[in-house]
Amino acid sequence: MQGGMAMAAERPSQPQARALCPSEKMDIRSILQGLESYRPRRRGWTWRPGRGPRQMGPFQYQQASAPLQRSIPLPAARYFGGIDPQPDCVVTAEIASGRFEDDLRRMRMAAWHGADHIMVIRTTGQSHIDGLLEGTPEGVGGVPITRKQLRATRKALDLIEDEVGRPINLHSYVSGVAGPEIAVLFYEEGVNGAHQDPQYNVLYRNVNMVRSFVDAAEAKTIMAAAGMLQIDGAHNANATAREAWKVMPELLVQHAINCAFSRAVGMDPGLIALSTVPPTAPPAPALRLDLPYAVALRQLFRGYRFRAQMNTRYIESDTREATVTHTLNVLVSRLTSADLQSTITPDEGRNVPWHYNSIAALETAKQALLALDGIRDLVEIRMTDAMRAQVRELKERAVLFLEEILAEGGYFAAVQKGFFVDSGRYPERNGDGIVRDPQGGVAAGTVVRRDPDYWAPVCHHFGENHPPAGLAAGKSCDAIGGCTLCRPEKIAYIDELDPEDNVEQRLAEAEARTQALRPEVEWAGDGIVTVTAFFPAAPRVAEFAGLALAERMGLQEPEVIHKRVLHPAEGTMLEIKGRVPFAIDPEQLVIPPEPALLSEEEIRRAVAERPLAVVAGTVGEDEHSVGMREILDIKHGGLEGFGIRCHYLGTSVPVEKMVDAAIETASDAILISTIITHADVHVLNMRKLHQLCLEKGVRQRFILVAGGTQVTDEMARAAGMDAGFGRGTKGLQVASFLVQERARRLGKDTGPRPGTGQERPPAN
Ligand code: Z97
Repeated sequence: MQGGMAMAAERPSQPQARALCPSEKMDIRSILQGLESYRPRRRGWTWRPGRGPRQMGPFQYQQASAPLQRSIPLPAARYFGGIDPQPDCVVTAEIASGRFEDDLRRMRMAAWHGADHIMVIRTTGQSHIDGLLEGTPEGVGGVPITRKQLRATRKALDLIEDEVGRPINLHSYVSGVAGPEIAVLFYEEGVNGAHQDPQYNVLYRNVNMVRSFVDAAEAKTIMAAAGMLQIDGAHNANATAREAWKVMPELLVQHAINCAFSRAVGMDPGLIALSTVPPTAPPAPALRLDLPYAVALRQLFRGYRFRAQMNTRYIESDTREATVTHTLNVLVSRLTSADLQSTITPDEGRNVPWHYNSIAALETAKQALLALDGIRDLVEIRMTDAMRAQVRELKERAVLFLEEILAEGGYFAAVQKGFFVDSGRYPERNGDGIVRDPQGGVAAGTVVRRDPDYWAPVCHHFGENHPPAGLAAGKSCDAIGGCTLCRPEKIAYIDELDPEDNVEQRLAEAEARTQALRPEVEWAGDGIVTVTAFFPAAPRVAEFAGLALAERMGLQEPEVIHKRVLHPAEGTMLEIKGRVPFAIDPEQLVIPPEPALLSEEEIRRAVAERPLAVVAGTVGEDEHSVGMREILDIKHGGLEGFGIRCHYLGTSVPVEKMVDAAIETASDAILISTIITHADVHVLNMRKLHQLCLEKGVRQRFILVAGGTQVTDEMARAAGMDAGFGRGTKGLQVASFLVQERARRLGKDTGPRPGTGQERPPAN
């Protein structure tokens, strides 16, 4: 079901941006063109289309949604016909490098990996600016949210949603002292979802309470009119509290306050999403605590939506640990329910989020959601007496908390007494809660009572509004010929205010940097790479050894971003980041054509139609057999598995014997395995095999293949073989080559030699 798909009031002719082509980069400059007349396609939130049971490839899913037209499946999808099933819930990607133009590329990558909710984190400090920002300044820890930035982002997302074939929701924050102005901006620019919770302002940004709640009423009215999805801010209590697992009753209270306030303002509960978070993470016995909490929450707030935020409180610098916690969080989502599943880069604990980590988080969510598809048909949360008691107790603690708030004189008084984000488990209090003064905080004393004849000629306004007598009945903004929500052409579009700090300047710099190819993670062409190293040393020694290593490798500004102690004396694993001081010119790269490997199915079919046999063995004075067995044995995906008959002759086989056996068994190919020796015995053996086949008049009959850890394709061919395979070769590559080469020979030896996957650029 599509929700809240109110179409934009009008669609004036606007410059059509060129459709994205999967083989081309997004042209950021063309997105920036014509923004002054760009209008959003739609307003409001969209749930995933086609939710429910669905057949995908060989499998039946219970909790799927319509597949994407273009996407990148999970790596293991290649074993299942390349399917890329999409779970039923909306999946979020948080994107926030500080440069929105870079983020557009990340959004495109995220959409290809299944994100349909793009959450743009705001720059630090925007909450305290009492008005709108304009232009495209660079942000810190997030992006300055401005009209131009939103237009460009929404326009890019329009192109991206056409490319992947699914609506994509754009999301940011309606908070801070300019909440209502931001809400209007979001309505005008087609932003589809936002965090809105006056408690967030009060507790975490120290914005005056009265102002925050008055502003929230206005902001929520406008969000409701736009059909935007609202996410609340309860999860922040968990992310902030000192002993975060103890704030569960308070999380329920915070949800309740924002839900009740939003309903009172007129929001539809179907567009109010609770930001639920599993409060703990291992080594806590996480599910034993998190699951009853999740159950209590869903029992209390039936009819609302659930946004499953992953636990961020306990993200350290270990991406593996963060990934496991995220997976366990998804298990809780699937065992209970989630309408939206959040993903955060697993490196959030250590640096500006990197794009490949953002994608890793999306893949974690997709992988876990799909693995757990329909789990509630298989297992059930056991509502034992103990579980029921736990759920009940949580609810009771929350209700008592609310009652105490009332007894103390209401929410403002409770905040003044430090009731919130206290690390005691209610009704315990540790006295470390956040204390705010109802008369204090940013923008204190700025709320004034409306005059009896107050009139604002705008739509979707909260509270009393009195058009002058004599005005025709209709919308309040009719008197001025429509407000900007009804008549977007009235919106004043400001392009840039700062001649230095803007997207054009940054693009010019980025273009200079990216003319040649550089690795990157944070921003276009930043040159950053990571090195993973293990030192058999204590952590502190290892850390400094790591920095010395990075310097010797020529990395600039090296920094150890993660340490994993394997043993205090035996060793430490490090991740080090640094900047490479050079670029690579793609024009100078010698890139051989990509070998066209056959699929497993194609190989099997070709062998079934015309049997294929090989003789194989290790030649010379060589007792190695492991590598060859890997290529032949069915267990390791070897040739046998494709129906190829294999005559394995063993180790230290004389070359003559290989050829005789091939003739006797009427084989199609001879596979020799050889190690590299100083005396070039390996080359001599290859030459000898070729020569012997020529002498016996069977060279055309047999495909000759040599393999070994250090064998290269060029070396083997130079020594008379048809192909050479080196370290890491899989049976599939050899099988594909044999089938293709045989087909080429049957076609009377015309056409190019098939690829082996082993071709390397010639050494300069
Ligand atoms: C999430 N990871 O997915 P400012 N309002 C609320 C918030 O939670 C936030 C802001 C406003 C998190 C998102 C933290 N949340 C990151 C209810 C921020 C942002 O511009 O930073 O003051 O407001 O929910």
